[in-house]
Amino acid sequence: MKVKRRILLALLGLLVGWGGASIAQAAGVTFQITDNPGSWFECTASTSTSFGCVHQALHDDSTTGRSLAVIKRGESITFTSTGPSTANAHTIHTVVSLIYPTPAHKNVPKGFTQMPFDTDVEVGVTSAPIVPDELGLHVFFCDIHPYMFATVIVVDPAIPTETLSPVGLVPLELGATVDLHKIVAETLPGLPTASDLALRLVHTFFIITNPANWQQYPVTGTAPWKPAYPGVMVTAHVKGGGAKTVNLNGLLHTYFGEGGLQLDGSINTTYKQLPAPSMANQTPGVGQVWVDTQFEMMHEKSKPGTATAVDATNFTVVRKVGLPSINMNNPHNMWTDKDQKVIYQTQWFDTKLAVFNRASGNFVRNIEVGAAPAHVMTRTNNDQVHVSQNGDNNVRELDSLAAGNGFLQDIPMQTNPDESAHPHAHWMSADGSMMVTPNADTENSTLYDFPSQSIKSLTPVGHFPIATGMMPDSSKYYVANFLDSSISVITISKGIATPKTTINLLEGYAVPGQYDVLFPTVAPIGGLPIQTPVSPDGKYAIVANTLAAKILVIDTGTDKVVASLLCDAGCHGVQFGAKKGGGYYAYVSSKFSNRLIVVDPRNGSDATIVGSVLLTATGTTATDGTVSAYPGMGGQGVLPIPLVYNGWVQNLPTNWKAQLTDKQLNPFHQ
Ligand SMILES: [Cu+2]
Repeated sequence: MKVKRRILLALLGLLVGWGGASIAQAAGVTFQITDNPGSWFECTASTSTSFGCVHQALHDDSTTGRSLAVIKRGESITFTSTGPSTANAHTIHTVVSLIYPTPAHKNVPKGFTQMPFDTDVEVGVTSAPIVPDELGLHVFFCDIHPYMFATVIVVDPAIPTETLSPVGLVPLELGATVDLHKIVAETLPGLPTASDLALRLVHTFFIITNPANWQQYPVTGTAPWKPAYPGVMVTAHVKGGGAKTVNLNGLLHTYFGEGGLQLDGSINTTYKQLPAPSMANQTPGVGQVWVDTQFEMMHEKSKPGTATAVDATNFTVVRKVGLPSINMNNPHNMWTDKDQKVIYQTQWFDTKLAVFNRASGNFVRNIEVGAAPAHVMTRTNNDQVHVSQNGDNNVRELDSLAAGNGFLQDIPMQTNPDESAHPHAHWMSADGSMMVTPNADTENSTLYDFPSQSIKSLTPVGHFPIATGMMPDSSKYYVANFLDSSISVITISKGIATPKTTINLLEGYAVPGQYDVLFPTVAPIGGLPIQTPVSPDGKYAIVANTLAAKILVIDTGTDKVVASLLCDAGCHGVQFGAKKGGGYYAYVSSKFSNRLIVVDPRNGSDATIVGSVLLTATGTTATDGTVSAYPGMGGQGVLPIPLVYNGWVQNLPTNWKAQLTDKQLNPFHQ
């Protein structure tokens, strides 16, 4: 049983007297936990006798971002959630080992920290110093917000710093093999550092943590995508133990075919080309598509994030809502009321739910809803609002928010009050009687029954379940297991959940001999899946995958992957909206690109991308602020208006119903 971590942390703190300034600090580096895109874990202070914070040591973060450090063995890594800047964290985060050198032995020496490492860091708290025992590559992430990354390379203290690359000629040693927190540690401990999967993860780190590396689609024509990596010599290891010493910048450019410096030192000037987004000659959609451009910054506020409205009838950006009056912080996911009048907007790096008027963009209210609110949905039978507390154990139930804060109750997702479920993206049944959650921390899925106010099932799923999607007749639901790269399929009968099957998104790739080598014969078809909604007619589920940047279509009749489409870096959100004259579009957002991809799912196996929409403001975009950085970036939650899912579509006002076909109004017939 997993104990609720914040309680454990408090107890340990009492026992050993942790408490920020009172700690006698070993030399090392400190990462400030921030709400800033890219540098969520920002290396801000160093007393290391190695490079310490690399962007400070080398006076340049253009290729490294601000989340990379090099320390000597015996030095410490500290994470702090306190500091003078208004950019600093407003909610709980965690620091968890994602990648760490395969431990040579079980008992680390006194004064060193056992890997894998896992702690909570509440606002105002500084973590106990982490002192890695093993040399090589360490990547930490937040397991509430799983793209907050910090990388620390631990080097041999016997090597003089001035001889180390990039200042000197001695390569940085990444270590022979790494273990990956829960991804493959159980099936394949000891992943070679020069392997396909390790390189994909290192590549992901440098794309995510350096905003200059995000995919910036042009308004017209084409533009090269030129990500930059540190030009540092590293030693990585292949399967069987052979070492390769390479320039990291050249290796990543060559391996991922992006152009730039190649392994042999030549320059490939043919960078990947990004075409201007276009929806030319496509059937219009109905209504609007709202996208959380969670990383877009405005001059009028310090916290990142806007909600961007696309007119689905002509695919233009008509409004941006940043809510400077409340300093809206990292808007992550949205839903609307039955009249489609207001937008409920979670602030994932905060503790509040914002409500604003959909038509005018005007602020309505800002409600305290608990730690790291992630997703929000309504119930079809009463229009109540349910917000998942991703940093805690509950789903908060709110009244229709006519007045006040509307608080009704916090519904625990674990029966044991000492357990913390960390629910992320829940889904409601069409009749409003049931809710299912993916519980990231307890690695199961709750089926909650509203009439009896009780948990009917706690179904074990894979590692780090993050999102759910349900059939329109509530007979079955899908859970995306982020770190397992799999989808759990769970049937519901008489209100009880039963596991049916598991869909492996690394099929063919995830067998020994494939992803532990360079250049495997089978590339991953998916991996690190996030949102997975089922179409309103119940024909297919569509999954956004971040590892391979792919959109996968699952046939709900066979529960097999039947189509694969290219996505962008950080492929994340998917929701279905109505297509004019019948059928649906699936709208897909990506965190590290400035466009929305539009998929026509057709019959599933012949799904196709029909175009994409640039999410940046134009001269005619209504807005409550001025975009100052990362325009159109950070695509996460997607909300098509009107709601077209079974149960919600029948509740629409007549003016919206008039725009839908009979089949769209009754999407599911048994
Ligand atoms: Cu976090």
